Amino acid sequence: MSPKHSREFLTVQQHILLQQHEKAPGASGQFSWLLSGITIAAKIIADRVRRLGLFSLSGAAGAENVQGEAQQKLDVFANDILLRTLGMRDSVAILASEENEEPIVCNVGGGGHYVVLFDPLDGSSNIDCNVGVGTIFSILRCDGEGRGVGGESAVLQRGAQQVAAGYIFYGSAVSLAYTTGSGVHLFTLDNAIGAFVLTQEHVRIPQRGGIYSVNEANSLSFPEGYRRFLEWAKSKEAGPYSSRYVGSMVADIHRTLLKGGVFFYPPTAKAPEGKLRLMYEANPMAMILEQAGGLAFVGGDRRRILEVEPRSLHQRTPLIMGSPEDVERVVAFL
Ligand code: AHM
Ligand code: MG
Repeated sequence: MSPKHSREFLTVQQHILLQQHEKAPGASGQFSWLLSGITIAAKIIADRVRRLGLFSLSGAAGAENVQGEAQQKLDVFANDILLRTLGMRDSVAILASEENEEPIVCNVGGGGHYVVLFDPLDGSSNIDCNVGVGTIFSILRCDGEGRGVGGESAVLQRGAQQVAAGYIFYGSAVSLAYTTGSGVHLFTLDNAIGAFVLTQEHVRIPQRGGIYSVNEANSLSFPEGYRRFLEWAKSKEAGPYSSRYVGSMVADIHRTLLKGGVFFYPPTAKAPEGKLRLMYEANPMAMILEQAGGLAFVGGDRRRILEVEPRSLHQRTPLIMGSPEDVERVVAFL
């Protein structure tokens, strides 16, 4: 392979530029500049996650740490960083975050072409005990229609309209997965050079993984079909099914992408619409998994998550996603 076409030591920035060059030769580079806002923020967040104990970032916001510095909860910190790194990019029209009630209008009418939605630090209940957490993002085009004052009408687009989506997983290594609709590509943060380096291009999810991932403690209030699936999954007939549940969606989806299996969060008595958020949790993960050859449904009617018409920024949805055979297995019981 000529050095020009080598995929060795390819950073995520270079990868995005190459992809754009292949797909849209005349692209202005605005999109890759936007994504660099996410990767810079991710490196800063990764650094803080690593030093969590040292800086007591797990404490309540408003307190002081041992150095006498003002403490900030890590999820508030992660949100601030993303708002700053993305907010200064001209191509960003609107930002919307799990941490902000309303969308933030940055640059509508002045060249902003994209809406960026994110969950700055997903899995926050796991922060204090050093278990993997993540950042999830979804990018939509700002089409010039319906840009209301709060920006919500521009944000409420179906997941199928995402131009890119991805996540960063702060685990034992820091992984980044992204898609622009041409497969899923995986990068690992190389701390020595401070860059996300390509580790796997065109990731494919296994057809079947034989792992189910769900908060089974809620199962008594799941609709009946889910309970029957869980019963069946423990039977001899099901073959060896394993159970894995981290409780951080990014960690559970990352494992599902690489090892296969099914992740689901059904309606429960406490959360009749499910717990996870459509716009910045379910949609980006559904795009990633579909792009890797997986399935992502709302429930037993096999409606794609990506086809759900959103009504509000923070709306929740039940979901079943993962390897085609494992997802179909759950659906068959519904
Ligand atoms: P968060 O955005 O407040 O962190 O909540 C979302 C998290 C997901 O990461 C995870 O899949 C889910 O909540 C776990 O919920 P539960 O504790 O009900 O199993
Ligand atoms: Mg979340």
